[in-house]
Amino acid sequence: MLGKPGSAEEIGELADKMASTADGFQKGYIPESDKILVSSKLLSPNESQEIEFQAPDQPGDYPYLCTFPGHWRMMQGILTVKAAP
Ligand SMILES: [Cu+2]
Repeated sequence: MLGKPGSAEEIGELADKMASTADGFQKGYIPESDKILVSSKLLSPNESQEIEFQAPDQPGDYPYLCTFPGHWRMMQGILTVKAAP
């Protein structure tokens, strides 16, 4: 999923808590948070999903991470939005 700037740790920790909830898997380990902008479905190895979205208007560093419990600390990156020149 893609989150608002600075939200990686908060969202990652919410996702980790879903490991011990009955419906975490059904929810694709996407926590309920208004800091999540875009998310994919839960994908198995070698599966893919194409997602189209409009980049945020506000310049900033938007974290993207895998919210499968425990993965986000390694499986994450940053989408940088820059102001138009
Ligand atoms: Cu993962």
